[in-house]
Amino acid sequence: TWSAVPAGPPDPILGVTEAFKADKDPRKINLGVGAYRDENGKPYVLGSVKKAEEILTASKPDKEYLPITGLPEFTKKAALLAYGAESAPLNSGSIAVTQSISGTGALRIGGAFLARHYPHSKVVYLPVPSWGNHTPIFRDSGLEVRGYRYFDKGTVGLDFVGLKADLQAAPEHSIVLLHACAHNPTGVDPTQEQWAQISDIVKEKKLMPFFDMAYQGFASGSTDRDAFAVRHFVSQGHQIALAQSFAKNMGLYGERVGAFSLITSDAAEKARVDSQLKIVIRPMYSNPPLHGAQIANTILGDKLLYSQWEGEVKGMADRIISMREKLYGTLTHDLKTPGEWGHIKSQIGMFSFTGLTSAQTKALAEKAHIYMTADGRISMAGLNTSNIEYFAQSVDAAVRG
Ligand code: PLP
Ligand code: TYF
Repeated sequence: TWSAVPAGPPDPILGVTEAFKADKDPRKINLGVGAYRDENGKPYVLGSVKKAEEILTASKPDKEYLPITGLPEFTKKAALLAYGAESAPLNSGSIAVTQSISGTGALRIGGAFLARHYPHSKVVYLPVPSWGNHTPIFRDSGLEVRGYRYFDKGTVGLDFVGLKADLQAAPEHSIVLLHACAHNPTGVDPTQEQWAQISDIVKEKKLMPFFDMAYQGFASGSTDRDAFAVRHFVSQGHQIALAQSFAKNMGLYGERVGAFSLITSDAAEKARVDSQLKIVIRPMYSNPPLHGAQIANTILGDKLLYSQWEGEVKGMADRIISMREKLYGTLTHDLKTPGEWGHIKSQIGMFSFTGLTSAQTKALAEKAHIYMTADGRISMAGLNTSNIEYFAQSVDAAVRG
């Protein structure tokens, strides 16, 4: 029956972990997948998460189904975290929110909802490059995927001229996907001034902004600062779509906690959108998982736990920033590695887009047992004081050939 099914390629990001696992060398380093690791290279369960789980266990919760759109207390707090207490549409009750299966599920619900109900366009523009899963998510949602210029290889920074030109040239009403902060894979974000200009173009061209916020708090260490772009767009009257993930900022990767929201014109429109979100979700997975949403809800709803969590997010962001500084210093000052490495320090969030070529990344895997994606992206969180010297020396050797 399945003889005509062709073998598919491995996932370009998760495939790196497979290669890493198969390597038996004790010096091996996995800088592929974007998952936080502590100073000892181990997965990190936040103290605030552990405490929330204790509180939950003590309350002896049942295992009933959640409603189709998830735990209402949680989605309310998730929206507050993203939009902020001052948000006009939040305070007027015109934001439709549903819990989602983490950020991926939020993007997929949004893609499916827009494909079915957005009346003006079936085209979504993604930054080039973007997170590898964006294209299949939106294509499988029934949208046509196109790209807008984002990264300038020459400056290893934002191609702001190209970005503006491509958004200006897009057909009116097209959907445009924006990474709210800590762009994956480049680590390059627009400045606040550039965000304001992007907002103006989006308004002029009547584009539909769809924010992917997978790293709120992870970029700067502050959840408010990282929400700047989202809140600025909302303050300018844009009716944005928003995918939120709690995978990175609460370390809840496998719990699959997220939210999708859509700003509507008023409470009556919101109620109609809510009803259609349920109709999109019900045949996909019926209702979302319970436990992770309860954890996030407990943290977001408890003053003490909330401030502990904020400290822990900042701790993760700060450790990554210190690894950037250490790596930059080792390459430029200690090893005098050929090339310009300033971007290691200036890039933001979980990743650094090193500029290493695919031949160099291959050599690093084969000779030094160091694994990263073929585009030269490294997860900064995989570095720590025990392995960073070895990593820098290996990069130096790879660059010198
Ligand atoms: N969007 C971006 C840009 C990401 O980098 C990720 C995770 O790496 C996600 C969305 C979704 O991840 P998750 O489904 O684990 O929340
Ligand atoms: O490293 C990245 O860019 C992500 C990580 O279900 C990831 O692809 C891994 C698994 C998953 C979602 C995101």
